[in-house]
Amino acid sequence: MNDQTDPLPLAGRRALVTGASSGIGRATARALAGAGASVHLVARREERLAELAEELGGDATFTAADVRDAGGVSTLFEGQAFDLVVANAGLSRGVAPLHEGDSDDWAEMIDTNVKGVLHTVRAALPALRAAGQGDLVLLGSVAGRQVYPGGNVYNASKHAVRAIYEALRLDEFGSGIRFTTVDPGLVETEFSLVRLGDQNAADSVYEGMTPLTPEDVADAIRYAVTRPPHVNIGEIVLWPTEQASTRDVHRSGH
Ligand code: NDP
Ligand code: 8X3
Repeated sequence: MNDQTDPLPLAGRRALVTGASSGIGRATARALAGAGASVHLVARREERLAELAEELGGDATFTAADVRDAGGVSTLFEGQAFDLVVANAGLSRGVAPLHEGDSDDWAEMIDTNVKGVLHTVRAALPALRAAGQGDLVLLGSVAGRQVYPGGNVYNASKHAVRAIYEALRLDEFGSGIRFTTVDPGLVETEFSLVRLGDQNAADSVYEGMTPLTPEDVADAIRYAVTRPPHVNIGEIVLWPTEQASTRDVHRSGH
């Protein structure tokens, strides 16, 4: 009988986090490093990564890279054996209905949220397969479970992340690798500023309600990757208490 319930320590583990310059990725890097993992930070804004690496100290390292660039992502993993990879980099552009949508915005969302995740996963898998263990965490969203008006292409990209998660479970069955999709509702980060392009509009998304913090999501990721090796936390859906669906937000005013 397997009575192993001790958490898996993060000390000695080598993590890579994409989208580590802001929001959920930055909080996740802090949580993993704080628990003893050595963390490699990836995003495009190099100066932010440098600041975070300095804050984390120890053996934190960073590379400025764009996850849309398959070759660049592949290079990140050359000669490295990351055993904990968080494919978090992602974004949304706009809330226009499909018939008014901008095809450049569509391309950016699909290239980042879908192809960027695919590039990261493909580059991460050889070392994980060779080790016969490790964690691959994908940042999905409740937007990958429910659509909402104006969400269209972002929704499609996050539904794709969920499909990639499910496909990985089947394709890598027996490899010893654990796969997790973390699907939050509203989290106050730079996400809405990037999506709407205006700070007042971004602030109004969270007005009168208490959203999740990036640290809430990082805590869920830390929980998943520290379970004993025989336990795979597959899907984590986190809602703010005041959000019942992608369309129902209770704005109590506090
Ligand atoms: P932020 O905008 O705060 O952070 C997004 C991160 O992704 C940044 O570090 C950004 O870095 C990075 N990024 C974006 N495009 C690229 C790219 N092409 N190459 C490399 N890095 C990139 O948003 P969040 O922290 O909220 O978003 C993180 C993830 O969580 C996303 O996948 C998002 O879809 C998901 N999510 C967010 C929710 C929310 O309500 N905030 C809810 C559910 C899911 P840089 O610009 O420096 O490259
Ligand atoms: C981000 C959350 O509801 O704005 O994925 O799409 S939502």
